[in-house]
Amino acid sequence: MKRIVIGTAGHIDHGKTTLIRALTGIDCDRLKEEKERGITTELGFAHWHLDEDLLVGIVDVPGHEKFVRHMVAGAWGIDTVLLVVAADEGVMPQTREHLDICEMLGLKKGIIVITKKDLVDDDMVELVEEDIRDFLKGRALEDAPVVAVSASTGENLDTLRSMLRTIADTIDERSREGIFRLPVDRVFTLKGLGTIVTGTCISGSLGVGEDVELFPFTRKARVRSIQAYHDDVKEAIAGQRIALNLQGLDRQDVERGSMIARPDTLLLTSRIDASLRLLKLPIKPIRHDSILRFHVATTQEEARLVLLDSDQIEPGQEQFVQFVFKKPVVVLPGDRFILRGSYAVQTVGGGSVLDIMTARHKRKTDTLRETYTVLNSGTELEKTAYHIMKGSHRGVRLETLSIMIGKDAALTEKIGLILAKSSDIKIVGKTCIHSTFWTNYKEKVLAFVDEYHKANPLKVGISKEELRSRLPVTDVQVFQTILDECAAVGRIVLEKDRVTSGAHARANQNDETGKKIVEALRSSAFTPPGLKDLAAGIGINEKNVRELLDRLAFRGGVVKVGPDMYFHPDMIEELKRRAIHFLKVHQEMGPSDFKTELNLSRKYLIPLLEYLDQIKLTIRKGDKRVLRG
Ligand SMILES: Nc1nc2c(ncn2[C@@H]2O[C@H](COP(=O)(O)OP(=O)(O)OP(=O)(O)O)[C@@H](O)[C@H]2O)c(=O)[nH]1
Ligand SMILES: [Mg+2]
Repeated sequence: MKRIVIGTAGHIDHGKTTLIRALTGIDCDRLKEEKERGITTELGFAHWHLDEDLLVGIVDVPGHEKFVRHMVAGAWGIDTVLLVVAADEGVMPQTREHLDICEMLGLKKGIIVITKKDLVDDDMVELVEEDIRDFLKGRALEDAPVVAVSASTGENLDTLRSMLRTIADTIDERSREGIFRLPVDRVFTLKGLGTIVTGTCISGSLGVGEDVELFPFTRKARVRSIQAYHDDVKEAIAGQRIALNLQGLDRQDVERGSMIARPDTLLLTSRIDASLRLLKLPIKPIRHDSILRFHVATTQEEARLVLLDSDQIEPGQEQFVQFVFKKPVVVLPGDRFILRGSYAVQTVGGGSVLDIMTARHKRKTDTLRETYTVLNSGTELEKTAYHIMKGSHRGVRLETLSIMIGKDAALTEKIGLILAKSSDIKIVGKTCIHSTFWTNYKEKVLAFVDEYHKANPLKVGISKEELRSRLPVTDVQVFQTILDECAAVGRIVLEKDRVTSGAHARANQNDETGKKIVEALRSSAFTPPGLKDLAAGIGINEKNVRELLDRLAFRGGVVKVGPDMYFHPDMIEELKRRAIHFLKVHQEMGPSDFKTELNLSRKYLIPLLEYLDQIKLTIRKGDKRVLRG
């Protein structure tokens, strides 16, 4: 069955609620106050099986100028509008304001319903129709069908029904894909059931038993049951009026204006980029830094307007702007908003959200114009690449990217893969990095390693951890992949935890001085020369000898037994062999046994014994050593 949501719009007392009652039999004015005063103050809801295969949800809005913010909340999720104009009054202030709002919310379809036809003669109906046509010239609903009806006599209600049927056929059913969002328009508690919230599901779907997160208070709850148009259902789908029974939630954790979504699929933001169009005259220009009311979905927040390209926005003009909110909001890119004055309360403009994770911009720069072009009219791929670019060297996790572009996880991954295929970005694990930063990071790695060798010519290389700490912050996995790519083309060599430049590593392979040192150690067997003697023997300074020895030790060319004490590896093997032999025969070995066995001086004795403990060949027992199990 196809599901669409239609809304009413129009001036106070023009017969919106009466019309819905005449069409559906449902009275949307449910409050006592509404009945007493004869006006609508809150949103009203009805549903209607227009055909077997068409279910129409109806949102009836108040016409009173004091309740325009409720009208915005109601109109936000609708597919099409019934613009109601009373035959005895014609176009009035809220006819205009409501139509402005519908247009700014992006509504392109609707029906103009002239009501109270029974109160006037046909000439008057014709006059009002002309008046309306004039008023609609050049606007989105210019070609919308017009019908004059009477709720009292029922005249032409059938024509209206068939017009609705026709329009419904032209409306695309909302996809159940996308991020699930339910802006709450009503909250109440039912005895035995607990908290119930209602709203129009604007995208995605949600099943019974799922966990949800509620904004702005970031509370968690579980969906106990779902009703769509008073029937129990297993799943809430975009385009339906929904009531959720939420478990594990206090009444005060949710209110009109709250947003419900799956956990971690939305976030709160205090600063957004947007495109703003001001309504035409008689709206006054608005200055940079003005405080306004920002209406989105069922919520409104106070916002400071940052004009990025000028100091003032003129009536009818469109500009790239930023909003800074007093309290954070939950929005997604593409969301339409309505702007109203905060003192003289009137609708002044509206537009769409472009970026919900943005930074403070330097105003009036050329780069901003490029940014605006991408965000406002770029392709999905261009926009996504832009957001990944914002992640700089650190990149953007796919979960975050999904919120940044307002697409669900599956689609986000698909877009990411397309970008990766065309080499615009790189994906490592779940992190996306723009190629610009990927390449730049590699350059930084290579430059840093080369610099390091220049400063420490005799050292093996820099430790990975040290290198990472000197470069821009990024994920460990990303860092390792960058190193691997550099190593794959021979620019660096990775050995244990060391990073060496390829050139440096190759130059060291036939290092004459190193060979001399190794030879000196071999020929002196168990009584290797100290650093000073080695230095004198080879003719380089002591510091260089130490660095060379450390480098040799790193690669296994020599063995470091203690501070400034190195042995040839063959000697160490011999030592181990003899110690094992002795211990197998005698079970234990004291320092004096060891001394005689190897004919060692005291100087080498203790460090070598400790070395054997350290490599876990032996274990100390009093002043003796035994073989470790
Ligand atoms: N004679 C006649 N009266 C009508 C018709 N439609 C509405 N009315 C009357 O007009 C008055 C206002 O109707 P509502 O339906 O409450 O108007 P509304 O547009 O919902 O008003 P708000 O929600 O407050 O903006 C009521 O007294 C209705 O009985 C009609 O077709 N014929
Ligand atoms: Mg009403």
